[in-house]
Amino acid sequence: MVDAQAVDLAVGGERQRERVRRLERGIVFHAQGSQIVDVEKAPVVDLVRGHAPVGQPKRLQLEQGMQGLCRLGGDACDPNNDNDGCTNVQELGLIPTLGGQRDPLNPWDFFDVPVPPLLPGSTTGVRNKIISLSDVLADLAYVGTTAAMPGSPNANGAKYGSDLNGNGIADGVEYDRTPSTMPLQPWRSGPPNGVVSLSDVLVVLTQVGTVCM
Ligand SMILES: [Ca+2]
Ligand SMILES: [Ca+2]
Ligand SMILES: [Ca+2]
Ligand SMILES: [Ca+2]
Repeated sequence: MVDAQAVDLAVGGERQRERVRRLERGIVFHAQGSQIVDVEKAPVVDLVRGHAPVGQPKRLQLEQGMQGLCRLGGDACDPNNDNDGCTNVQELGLIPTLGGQRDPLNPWDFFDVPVPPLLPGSTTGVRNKIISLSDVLADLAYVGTTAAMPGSPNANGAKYGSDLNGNGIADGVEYDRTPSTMPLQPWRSGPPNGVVSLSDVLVVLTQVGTVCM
């Protein structure tokens, strides 16, 4: 005859031993008791279900998870990926004069230039995220400079190859663009072509009145 109490004790003892073995292997029961979670493989945060691993507040876990996501994309959390002065959100907007209908990964489509123009006697010009007639006049000061003759000054003393503002970008490049290739979107200036001419000045004109503040 089988002793029912003895069977229960035996089964209960086996369950207890299994629980101890799991704990020893680094496995813990989920806080809600419905799952087991392997501690060594547990994600920093379960973003889908919002479950925080035992012992840490959900908010902290979420922040750590978001930081991880930012690192994943390199600069996925950079609000201005192409560093042209307009934020990604502004460039994806609908209004061109607010920086919209541009490419957040194209650094050439917002033609804001250092003002006053970078010249030997004036090296403090800055891009101010506003394209005005001042930018047109500053670009005019660079007409005649070329990448082919980077050390050759034009009549204003401007040289394509100087770096008077010390930002690691040849000054001529900062005043050099090409016209948009999209007829319906003339404000979308293109990359430098090595020559600053009146064509560049006209390109700035198409963007006068644009503000990315
Ligand atoms: Ca941008
Ligand atoms: Ca852009
Ligand atoms: Ca400007
Ligand atoms: Ca420069």
